[in-house]
Amino acid sequence: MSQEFFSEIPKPKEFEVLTKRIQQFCEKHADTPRIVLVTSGGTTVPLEKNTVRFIDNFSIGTRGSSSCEYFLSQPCTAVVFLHRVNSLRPFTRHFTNTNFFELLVPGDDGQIMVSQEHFPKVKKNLERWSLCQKDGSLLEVPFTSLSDYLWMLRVCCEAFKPLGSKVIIYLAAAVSDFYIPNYEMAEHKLQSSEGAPDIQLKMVPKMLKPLVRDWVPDAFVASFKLETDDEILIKKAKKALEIYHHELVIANLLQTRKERVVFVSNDAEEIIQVSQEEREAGTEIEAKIVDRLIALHQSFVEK
Ligand code: PAZ
Repeated sequence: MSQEFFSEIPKPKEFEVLTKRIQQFCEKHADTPRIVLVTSGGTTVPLEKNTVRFIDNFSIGTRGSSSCEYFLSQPCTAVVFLHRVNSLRPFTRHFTNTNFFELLVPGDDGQIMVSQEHFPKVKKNLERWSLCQKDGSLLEVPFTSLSDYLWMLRVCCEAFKPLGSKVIIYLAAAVSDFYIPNYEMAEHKLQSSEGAPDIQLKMVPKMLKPLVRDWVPDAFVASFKLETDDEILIKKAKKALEIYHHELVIANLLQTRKERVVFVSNDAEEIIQVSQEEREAGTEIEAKIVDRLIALHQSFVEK
């Protein structure tokens, strides 16, 4: 089923280049004790092949980009960050609400310097980012549309397959469940003069099935389940575990996703949360999620 589906969706423009980069990253990290794939941000569903309009979702990649930083702060860990173009990215995410020019001040002799106010934060994140560049522990892979995402997810997983149980797949991206097949998509911009379009969306096949069964069968797979109705959240998380047989579903509600998540596994339901005081002191829930996940992965590897 998934094979058939892939033949219907276009490959990303830079498919070959990105694939090569991912393969080289995996070769380089063949002996690194822990390799993580973090997916992050929302996917677009184009309405035209020459895309002017698309369907999108709310995700801006806070969960993925912050988790990526916490994974990278663990010893002996390399991360592929599969992220939506223009969504938040590790280390630079701390500056997205700051006007770029407010970070800078003109210095003597035409130099440009970082303002005193922002200097400590810039220094800290620049140093952490530079370290990742130097030791090659972070590879960032961009996507925009649903089809780009699915192709690159598959390429990453297949490249990770030989790395076995030291792989963590952390699926934080908000991926569309619906799409328009290529053969039904208009070539050019939909014309309003022709009236409101009658668009028939189709279901995207659930990729967790081939991912867990074929693409990375030995990896520790953690998927996220997002709902807006508390009544159905845990039920749906358990259902996903039953169907896909992976290790963990991290259940979160749209409204409280920055304060509380539930780790749903075959033998436990564990609440992870940050209090108001912790948040005010700068603790992000992703720090706790990643710490707990690392411990679970450790026992998974030992088993
Ligand atoms: O990207 P973000 O920080 O704004 O949101 C994170 C999230 C809610 C998309 C993520 O935690 C999540 O639940 N992802 C999976 C969504 C789903 O397909 O159910």
